[in-house]
Amino acid sequence: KIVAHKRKEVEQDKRERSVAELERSDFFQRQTHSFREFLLAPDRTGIIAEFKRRSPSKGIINDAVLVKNVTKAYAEAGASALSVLTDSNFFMGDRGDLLEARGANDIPVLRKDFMIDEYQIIEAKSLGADIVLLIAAILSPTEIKKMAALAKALGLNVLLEVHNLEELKRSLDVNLDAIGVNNRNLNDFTVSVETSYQLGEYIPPEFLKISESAISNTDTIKQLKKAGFNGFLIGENFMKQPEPGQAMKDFVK
Ligand code: IGP
Repeated sequence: KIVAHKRKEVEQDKRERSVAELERSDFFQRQTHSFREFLLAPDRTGIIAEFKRRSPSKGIINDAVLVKNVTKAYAEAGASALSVLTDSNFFMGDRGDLLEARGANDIPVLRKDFMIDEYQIIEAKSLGADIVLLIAAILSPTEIKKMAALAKALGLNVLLEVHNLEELKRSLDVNLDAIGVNNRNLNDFTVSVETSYQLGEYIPPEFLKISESAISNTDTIKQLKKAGFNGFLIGENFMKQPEPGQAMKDFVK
């Protein structure tokens, strides 16, 4: 259902802005940041801090804060990267949010969306993204390979999201930078950080290991680090506070 909706949106976007037009944007030429470098930097937290106004499972989380203020505060608090939702239908985000986060910050920015078409990869680069998310649950192995190859050719970092062993095993021969284990089951929205511990063991050492969703305390991060995780994607725990940036500062203190 999500994919069908996205397909229509992308077809519309292609009519509004051609690939040639995207390639002429200023950001398209920019040198991207290395996700690895920022995740492993000793003076950073490994946290990928997310800007998310709404989610399908929670409804509105916070629609009263500005992307620029929140992402700047996240970066000041030691975020290794920023994650910005650009999906409008389910997450109340848009392309402008990504442009704004890019303009206000000098750390890696992840375009968080349902990527189903190579057009969106080119678009991500044109909007100033450094990292793209590919979700194994909605892509075939062939699609993942094609999209990852294009992203890498454009200098983008690739984060592949999996939520079970089957998805993980069929994705290991792809040119990727990072594998993210989503602790949220996309079918019923239940969450369990156990998913990260279980699948983490099967992620080969050449990939950065990210744990995604439902992280709400620093003990969990300590445990995940012990299990070899390098990155921690946190959205709601910060966004549900009136000042998400301050919430992250308090969290990492
Ligand atoms: C953040 P949380 O529970 O901290 O808000 O989760 C992030 O992992 C979540 O937003 C997410 C997501 C996704 C959203 C993970 N994978 C794919 C949209 C699409």
